[in-house]
Amino acid sequence: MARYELVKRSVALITLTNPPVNSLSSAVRHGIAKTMDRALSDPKVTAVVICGENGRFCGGADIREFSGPMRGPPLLPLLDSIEAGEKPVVAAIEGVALGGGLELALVCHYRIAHSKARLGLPEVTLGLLPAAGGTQRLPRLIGIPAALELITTGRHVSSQEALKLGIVDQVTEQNVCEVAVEFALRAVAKPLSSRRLSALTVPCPPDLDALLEAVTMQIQKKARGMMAPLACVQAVRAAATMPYSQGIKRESELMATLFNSGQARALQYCFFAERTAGKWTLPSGAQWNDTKPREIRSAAVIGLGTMGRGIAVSLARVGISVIAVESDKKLMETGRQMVIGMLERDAKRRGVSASLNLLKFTLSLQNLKDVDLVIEAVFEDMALKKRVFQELSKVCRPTTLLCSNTSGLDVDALAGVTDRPQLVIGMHFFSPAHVMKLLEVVCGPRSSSETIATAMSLGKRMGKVSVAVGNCPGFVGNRMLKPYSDQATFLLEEGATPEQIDKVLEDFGFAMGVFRMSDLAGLDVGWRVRKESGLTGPDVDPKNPPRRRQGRKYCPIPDMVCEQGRFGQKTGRGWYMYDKPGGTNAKPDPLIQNLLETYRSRYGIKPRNITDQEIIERCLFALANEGFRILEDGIAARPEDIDVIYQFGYGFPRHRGGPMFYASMVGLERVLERLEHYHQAHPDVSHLEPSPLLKKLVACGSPPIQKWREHIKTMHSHL
Ligand code: 3H9
Repeated sequence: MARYELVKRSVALITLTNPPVNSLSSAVRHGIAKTMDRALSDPKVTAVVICGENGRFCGGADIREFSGPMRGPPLLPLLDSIEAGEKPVVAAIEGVALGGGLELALVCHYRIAHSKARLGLPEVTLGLLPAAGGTQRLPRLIGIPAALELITTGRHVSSQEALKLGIVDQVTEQNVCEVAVEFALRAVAKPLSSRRLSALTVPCPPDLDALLEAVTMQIQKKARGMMAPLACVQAVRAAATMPYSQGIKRESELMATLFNSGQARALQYCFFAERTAGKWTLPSGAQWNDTKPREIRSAAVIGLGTMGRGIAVSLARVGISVIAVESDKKLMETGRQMVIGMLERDAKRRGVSASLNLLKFTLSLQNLKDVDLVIEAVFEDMALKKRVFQELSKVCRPTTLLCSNTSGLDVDALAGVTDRPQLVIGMHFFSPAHVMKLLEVVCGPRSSSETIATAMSLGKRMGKVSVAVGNCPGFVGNRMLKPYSDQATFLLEEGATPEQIDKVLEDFGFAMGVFRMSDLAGLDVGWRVRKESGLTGPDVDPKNPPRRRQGRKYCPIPDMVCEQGRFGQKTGRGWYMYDKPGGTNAKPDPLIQNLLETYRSRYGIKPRNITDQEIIERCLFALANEGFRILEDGIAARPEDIDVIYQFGYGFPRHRGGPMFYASMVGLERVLERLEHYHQAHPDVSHLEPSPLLKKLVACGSPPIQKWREHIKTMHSHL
């Protein structure tokens, strides 16, 4: 786990060997302790170099070990002893030095980094803080403001930035180990006292309190409800105001509080869930690691609306040539200007040149003969999409993949109108598509494993978190959204206000409450869908009771809001009022209050006081309940996939893990009991009826979320 070699007759080269990222597992810590002892006690050795195998220095503590009992030598005393040693130690940093990996480098007396290396203290993203001395040593090395920024955000820096900040002593493009060995030989004669960071005094800014206050306020605004960034501020305050020995004690106390928190568990779950999500398996046995994706060099995007423009940018910026198709010259020109502008701004931000030469614009599908893949992003209308797919089937060569950016329509029905159903798949991007990281890859029953592999790999290439899901109305994300937003509107009927519900959800940690989110997305979209499905509008039988549709409870308030021309932010009015059309400053609107009061008195509903707890339970347990149904229907393979979709596509707070993880933390028994309670009170709301899978899990003793799969396996899979 740590290899020992003597090089140049006097330098001990210690190589961490724990692939893939050389994390500091108990075996690696043992290895470091043993090899360091050997180096320090061998009189032939005058200096030590520490590096990592396979081009990676170290990815930090082994996160998998956090869920079990602590074994092996603790990291902090081990690191302190390296720093205290009397022989110079040089860190040779290649690939990554993250978390405990950077803390290890900070106790080395010198640090040499390869030009492509990345360094950082990302513990905060796992709900923790750098508790192996990182919060105390980094401020001593680079000063309070810079250390505070890196520790509270977890941002990775390039080796060039690390050099500017003073984190590393040298950056090289050569073999970093060889450079470090030469460096170590030169360091032998030099005194070490000034190289021991724990012995340095912290350069403390005169306005320390104001600085810490400003950062705290920024965190409270941005990282709503998260404990770890605030604990990081307290640890850095300790570095600024206490001697090292006391500061380190404070660091450990703060870590102990965080370590046992639900937030740390949730964030560590998210870390692994995100990595699990790309690993799809089909009932046929084909899976992510045995199916080769096709190489995509050219693509077409059909429709240059908001989604099409974002998709075209996402493709072009990773070097794929794009033919963008519009139906009308004016729309094409507008689209062209917008795509070019977006691509130029994106390139400027990333400090690269915009790949405008990869873009072509056309009015004719005939120009798509030779592309490798097409992404259709026309209006959400099945008849229109079918026409496009029929046409594509005639025009494109037989091997071209045909993808639809539908947000919920039947992908198999689209496949059915083509001559190549096995090459048809859904690629559901989220708006704005060049910014949002989520991609739902919707596998129809006839999509081939190669098609799935290609869409997943293309998503990865575009920097997306891609999740393979099955084909059903709304897929995973939008299907679950319905019970969640239905509960919110039912609560309006019963006495709540949009701002009350949004506040509760935002305090829970959502980026936006359900009503503010609908205003942003545009209320007319859902209204049109409801009209098309006969839930509202002239097709509804006038004899139909007003608050029931298609045999279920129905709340017409969203339709009434739209009937007043209130389509959300874009019209300056929606569930809220805004300063102007397109404004973002949402204010409660007395007209909505009036509308709700009139509605309630018309239907004889006596408004009642609704508690925050009821809002959370009704909205979030209904959301998770639909998640359980999605799992039993085989539309998502694992709860992790659902949670990743909700974090990256719907603003679910990451420190709560996602709707399924949240349900597991609340306790499945409690979720079941509350759903039963609410379903009894609202027997006509089927979304509140506990799903069979939830009942089954509770009957099996509520296993931890990682074990749910064993109970789902027996059910049908659409993937
Ligand atoms: C810490 O250090 C606490 C200390 O301050 C104090 C202690 C007292 N542990 O991401 P990838 C796995 S907290 C265990 O796909 P990439 C990962 O799950 C730690 N496993 O590769 C995956 O497994 P699988 C602070 C880890 O090239 C495989 O490695 N450190 C760890 O895209 C490949 O990962 C961090 O927060 C780990 N530390 O990215 C760094 N890291 O193949 C966390 C990775 O089974 N890691 N794995 O799915 C990362 O950010 C990225 O993995 C890294 C590589 C940038 C290193």
